[in-house]
Amino acid sequence: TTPKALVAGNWKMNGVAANLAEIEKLNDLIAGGGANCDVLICPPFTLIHQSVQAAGERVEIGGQDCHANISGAHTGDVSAAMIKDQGCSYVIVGHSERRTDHGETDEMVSSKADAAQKEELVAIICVGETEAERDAGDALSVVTSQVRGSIPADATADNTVIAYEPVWAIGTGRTPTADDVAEVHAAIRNVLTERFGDAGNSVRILYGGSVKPENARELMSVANVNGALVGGASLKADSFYGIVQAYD
Ligand code: G2H
Repeated sequence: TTPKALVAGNWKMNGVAANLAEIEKLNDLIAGGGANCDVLICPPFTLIHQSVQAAGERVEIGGQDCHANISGAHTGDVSAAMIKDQGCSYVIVGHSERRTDHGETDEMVSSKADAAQKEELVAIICVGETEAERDAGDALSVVTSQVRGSIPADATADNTVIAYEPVWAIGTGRTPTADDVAEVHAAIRNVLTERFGDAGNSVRILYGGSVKPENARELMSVANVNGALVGGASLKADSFYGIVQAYD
């Protein structure tokens, strides 16, 4: 039950209307060259509507965060229902930048994922250790505890994706060794099969942190790596397509 891979782009706080051409180009590249994976772009909220129009047949569009409530007095926030309404199929929750910049805890991430899943979005739940935690030998315990604490009680194997992003590898150009990635992904897989039984084997576990065309093939060939969450290299269609091609 190896799941179909997912290569997801996270534009973070980058992109204006002019960048929508990259989404159109990406769709054309994939339509021309095929790709044995699902392809997703998560632009800023301001571009979601236009991104859905630009995406064509092969590119899906998602949000980068959602509120835990469906509507109400939460100035500046966006709900899962609103993201779904605009034609999205996924939302990222608990990215380390949200955990750091906005103090999001596992409990908050779980509430957001729950809201997303109740709106029939797939929640991409992000986890990852800091450099200090890795140096202290705590990477596996930190990551498995984040996975346990961030998956909502009502989640299913179908509406859950986990993204492992070591915080020290995000935007730094540094990546863990294939052995380190394999060890963490195997530990996450164990938590998922404990939680979902056999169906846990079909949950996609993405690797994220400085994924580029040059390292994608090696990282994507590691056991239990079922795709990538890509930041910087997702902003240009050519480099993102270079990562998608790891699944040709
Ligand atoms: C990790 C990743 C995307 P980058 O945050 O979520 O970013 O590929 O730029 O390291």
